[in-house]
Amino acid sequence: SRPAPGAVHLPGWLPSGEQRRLVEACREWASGPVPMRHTRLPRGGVMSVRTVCLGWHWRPYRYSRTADDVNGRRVAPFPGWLADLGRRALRCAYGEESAEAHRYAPDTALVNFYDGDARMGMHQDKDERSSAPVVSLSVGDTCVFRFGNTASRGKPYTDIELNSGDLFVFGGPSRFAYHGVTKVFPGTGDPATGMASGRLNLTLRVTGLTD
Ligand code: MD3
Ligand code: FE
Repeated sequence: SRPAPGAVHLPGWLPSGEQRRLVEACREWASGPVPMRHTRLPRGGVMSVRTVCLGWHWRPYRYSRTADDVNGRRVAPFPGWLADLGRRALRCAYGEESAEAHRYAPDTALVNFYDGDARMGMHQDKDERSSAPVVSLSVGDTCVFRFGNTASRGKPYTDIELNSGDLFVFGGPSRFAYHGVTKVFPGTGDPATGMASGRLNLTLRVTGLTD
């Protein structure tokens, strides 16, 4: 479906075998040079989701090559196969003939792990210096994704269930919409994907940054 201009939701887009491959890769990244952890917020809080980054290290409100707020190490590289997956996702969302899909060159991924109590408050993604689309892939437990407007974190918004294998692309005006995750439904995922419990979300992005 197309819930807003530039936003495309393709339920069950990623085949179960590729979900499993993604879970396996995420497990390796989670114990890579910069381990998966709760991101610290500037005012002293910590996010309830756990995150590991590829290519560039994200923290509010900046990207860097090294994780200076964790252990100072350089983050693992962004793999070419993940960029290929991003282009395939954009072609499916925007059409095979989409020039934007063929040009798409994501250079960072944020991998978020949600346990049953994790949430993500309404926010905009504005730390990238690019308006290229964000590609989001979900694996594991179902969640409620709240997709809002570009003006404020409040109404109007739409609550959409994201299930394992769902692809969501946020381009055009949707790229700067407020969004969040209000609920995770424990035990709804298929253990065959390798996620015995919890929800995994990968977002592929173009930072627009150079070293
Ligand atoms: C809309 N992640 O990592 S994915 C995030 O499920 C984030 O982990 C949520 O919000 C998650 O920043 C939501 C859907 C998503 C991701 C990025 C977006 C929606 C977006 C960027 C712009 C607009
Ligand atoms: Fe976000």
